[in-house]
Amino acid sequence: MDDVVARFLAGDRRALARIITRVESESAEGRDYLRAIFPHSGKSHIIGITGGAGSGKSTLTGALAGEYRRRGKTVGIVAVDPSSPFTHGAILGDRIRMQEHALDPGVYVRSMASRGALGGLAPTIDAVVSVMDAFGFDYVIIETVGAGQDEVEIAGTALTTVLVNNPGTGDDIQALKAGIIEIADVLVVNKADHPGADILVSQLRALLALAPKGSRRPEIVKTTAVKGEGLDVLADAIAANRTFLEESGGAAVQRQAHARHQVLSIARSILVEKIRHATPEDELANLVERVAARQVDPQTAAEELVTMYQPSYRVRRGERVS
Ligand SMILES: Nc1nc2c(ncn2[C@@H]2O[C@H](COP(=O)(O)OP(=O)(O)OP(=O)(O)O)[C@@H](O)[C@H]2O)c(=O)[nH]1
Ligand SMILES: [Mg+2]
Repeated sequence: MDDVVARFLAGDRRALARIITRVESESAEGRDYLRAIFPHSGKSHIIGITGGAGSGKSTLTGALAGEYRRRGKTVGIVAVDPSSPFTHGAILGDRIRMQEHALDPGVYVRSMASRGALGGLAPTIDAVVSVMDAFGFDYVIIETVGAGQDEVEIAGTALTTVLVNNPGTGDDIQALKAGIIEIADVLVVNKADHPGADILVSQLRALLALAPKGSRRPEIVKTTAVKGEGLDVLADAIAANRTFLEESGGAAVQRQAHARHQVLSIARSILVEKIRHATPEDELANLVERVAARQVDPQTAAEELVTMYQPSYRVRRGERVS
């Protein structure tokens, strides 16, 4: 193990790939690697790129990586994909869209599923981002489709969140109104070669003008990712966001919130693992069966499960904090 870590720290990409694989499988070895490399993380600028399906996130991510390479910087990319059997094509598509970087040692791309075994954004996404951070990439970009909660969770991991919109779709304005705009640090109007880009920019401006006084106003950037246009402006806007967050104390707040989330989510998975280990498979199957048959509600079943593991839980239930 020490040997792999030493090679990783020396910049060996095969050691990087191996550590990511072990971390993704949530093995004990993976956890040991994470512990060993943690002191080297914390330097990358972590960027989340989110937006609707097909809005051009992968193209934009590839083009932004190209812009950073021109600036002499290195980039790690985590392309997050909803775990659905229908999305394997998308992962393949991501590879193709990012393949211009395939032979570039300054760019590393990893696709992974968004859903953990227990549902919710896979905790391993966070861990894989830390691995890339520790490896020493200047930037780590997380691409994820905006499908509800995902972008909010990505916002917890990323320092700068970029929300990708397209002209002429209309639903983006709806999504923005629904509050997603609160997590955006930079608003991108991609596919600016399509009609309506300037209209969307003014709509977004009008929407931002409604934000309460003193609140952060995300910068709006027009891009045509397929032609590599607007990427220099986007890279500058992302850099300006980092500077702003570092100076305003926002970055420190984000790091605290993220650390808290990490600790609690790992603690939660340790406990769930312990409970699963301690529960005979047939008892769990029986509980699940009763819920499926609607004989018992999931809340009560979960409480029963916890009580089986820790009999004192039932009496102390009243003081449970969630
Ligand atoms: N005209 C035009 N097409 C674009 C632009 N950017 C991306 N596209 C095209 O839009 C389609 C979707 O692009 P992707 O980069 O795969 O979009 P995505 O958001 O990553 O898609 P998913 O990950 O599947 O949600 C592709 O056919 C791209 O070539 C752009 O600026 N202009
Ligand atoms: Mg994509």
